[in-house]
Amino acid sequence: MPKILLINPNTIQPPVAPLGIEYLSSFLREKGIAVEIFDMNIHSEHTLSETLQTYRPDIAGISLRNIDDSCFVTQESFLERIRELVSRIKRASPKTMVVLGGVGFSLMPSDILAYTRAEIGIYGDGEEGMLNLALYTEGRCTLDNVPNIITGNKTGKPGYLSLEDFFPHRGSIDNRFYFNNGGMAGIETSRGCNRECIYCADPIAKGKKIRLRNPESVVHELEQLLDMGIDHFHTCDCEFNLIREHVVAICRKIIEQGIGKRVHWYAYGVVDGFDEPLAELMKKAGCEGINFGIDHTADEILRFYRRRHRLQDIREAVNACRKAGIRVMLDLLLGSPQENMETLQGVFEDMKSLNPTRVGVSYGIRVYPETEFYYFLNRSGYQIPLNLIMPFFYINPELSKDIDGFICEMVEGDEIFFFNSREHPEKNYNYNANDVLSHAISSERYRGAFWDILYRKYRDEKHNTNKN
Ligand code: B12
Repeated sequence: MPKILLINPNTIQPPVAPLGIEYLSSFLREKGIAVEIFDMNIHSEHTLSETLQTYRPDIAGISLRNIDDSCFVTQESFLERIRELVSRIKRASPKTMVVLGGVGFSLMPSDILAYTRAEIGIYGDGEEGMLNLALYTEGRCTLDNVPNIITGNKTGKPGYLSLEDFFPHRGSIDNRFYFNNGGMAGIETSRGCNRECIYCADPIAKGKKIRLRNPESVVHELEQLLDMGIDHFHTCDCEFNLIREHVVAICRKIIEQGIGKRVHWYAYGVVDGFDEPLAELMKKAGCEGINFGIDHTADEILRFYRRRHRLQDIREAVNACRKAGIRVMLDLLLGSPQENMETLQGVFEDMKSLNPTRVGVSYGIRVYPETEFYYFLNRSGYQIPLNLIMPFFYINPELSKDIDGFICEMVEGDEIFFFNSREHPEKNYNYNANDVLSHAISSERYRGAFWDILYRKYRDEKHNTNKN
């Protein structure tokens, strides 16, 4: 039987559970493949060589969820550490095939493969590629039959797992550890994104076609986690409500199973088509909060980003959430080529008048190859590095000097704003190395989405100060 060691090198704090590894191992074990997990949040890195020498895996699979923190202010890349990891595995266990995969890897697989000097990568969905690669190590399959494979000289055809019969078993990873230290568990209800947002690489990594999971299997998964004492969740779809009927079916199933009051969940969502009946139903099914990535409110910028919503849609979605009792976070992406002082002023005024629970303010657009934004910059003659594996951000050159100070002024003294600031790192809501958040979860037992924990912690502290 082929043996695989799946490695989670993502030690960003607070920790997020490696859901990709959980799903992969469930799929592979069901097909009779032996899988062990080496999770660097749990196992000391120093024991990796020993594990490799005793377990002797045919394949060591490294999961690259994040290649960097995607934050203009900090721009921390994780790839050098991955390159060292690859070379350490090769030294400790020369016969083991080192394979890279994961959503971060899938953003630019061939460049990352070359940089890290791993032999093989599998981009996109990992399940079938890893299975066939395992069979290949036993001579039961050829490399040509490995979907999504990428090597120094070959790129396999893309393969997309059908999720209709996907009933993952939860429990290969230590979900309790992540709940205690990261405040939630992740769950995927769909894969892929059919939207056209010009800067986003999700459709490249996950496919443009939306594949839906069976609501029964989603609820079965929630029940498995509830049995472990885990009751706070975050969806791990590109966007949860791309297909309204799917959301309705999942919520109805949760309610029908009688667990709507026991689960507390959060989602990333789109505002267009989000209305009161949907908000009410989601609330009944346990939804606590939604994070809408709205980017902006100015028509010309939303049009440039190829977003489907306009300010009115945002207003309706925020009001629907407020009425249903769902907390709402709006995420902004500022600094586009159309941005100017007027559009900046306008978007902050709109935020203040909409008054959502929280607003996350980021500026600087991380540029990924093969996105429309990448082609736009190329056409405009903007200087982009040939290789984009290290963080590279676009920010309108006409604004780059003033934008930080201007935003600081706009958000000063207003508690609804989180701001990733170059000048004021203490205002950052970056979830990388966020000590306030880590402490709130592991010592003060806050649970839920990170933005909502920060919000509730602030609210509770303010309330206590007022009381004292
Ligand atoms: C949900 C989400 C969050 C939630 C997580 C909630 C939770 N409890 O899980 C929150 C809001 C907390 C979050 C935080 C962050 N996130 Co986030 N997040 C996502 C999102 C939408 C889903 C990730 C996920 O779990 N997918 C579902 C799993 C099943 O898929 P998967 O991991 O890709 O695994 C599959 C394949 O990739 C493959 N695979 C996985 N591992 C392996 C290994 C091998 C060997 C192989 C062969 C295959 C393979 O098989 C799996 C099954 O098919 C992705 C974007 C996306 N659409 O995927 C961004 C994303 C991963 N996040 C991103 C970032 C930057 C972050 C932050 C660093 C942001 C920040 N600075 O604060 C933090 C990091 C937090 C941390 N501790 O790691 C970026 C990473 C991009 C980059 N440049 O590296 C992404 C890609 C979004 C984006 N497009 O910019 N995130």
